[in-house]
Amino acid sequence: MALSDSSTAAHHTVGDALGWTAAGTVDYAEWASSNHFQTGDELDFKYDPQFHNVMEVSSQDFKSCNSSSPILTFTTGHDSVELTSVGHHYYLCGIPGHCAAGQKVDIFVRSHNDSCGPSIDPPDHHSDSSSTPFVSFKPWRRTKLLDMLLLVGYAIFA
Ligand SMILES: [Cu+2]
Repeated sequence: MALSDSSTAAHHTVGDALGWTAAGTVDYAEWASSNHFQTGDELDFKYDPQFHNVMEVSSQDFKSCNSSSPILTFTTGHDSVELTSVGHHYYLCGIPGHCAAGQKVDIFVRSHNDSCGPSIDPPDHHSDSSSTPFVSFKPWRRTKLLDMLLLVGYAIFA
């Protein structure tokens, strides 16, 4: 627990004292939701490398527990993964059956300057671009033109 590091970057030990496990003792979704992740933070995966590994995968592969095309793979047993970009980062254990048993975690990373609020997506503030002015022919122009023609006509034929 005692980290001499006094920088603002936080270290998050995935699963806390229980670490990275397929034993079903850690609800990683709950663990993730009780932590605040921001860019520059580090995830620490602690596990026995004989039995587990860590793979960063796409959201699709995360949902289906597909470990055949990982973005990154870690196998040391004590992996520090720096969170360098905002958004979701998906990790699972690539050992068959472990992801399905719950050894997977979805880490939502906020930007360093964001305050730690509830994880509600900000509402869109798009300006209404559908309010383009209604273009129509201007009736007064036409009547004025007709009036003028009529006047000219009167002038000639009267
Ligand atoms: Cu595993």
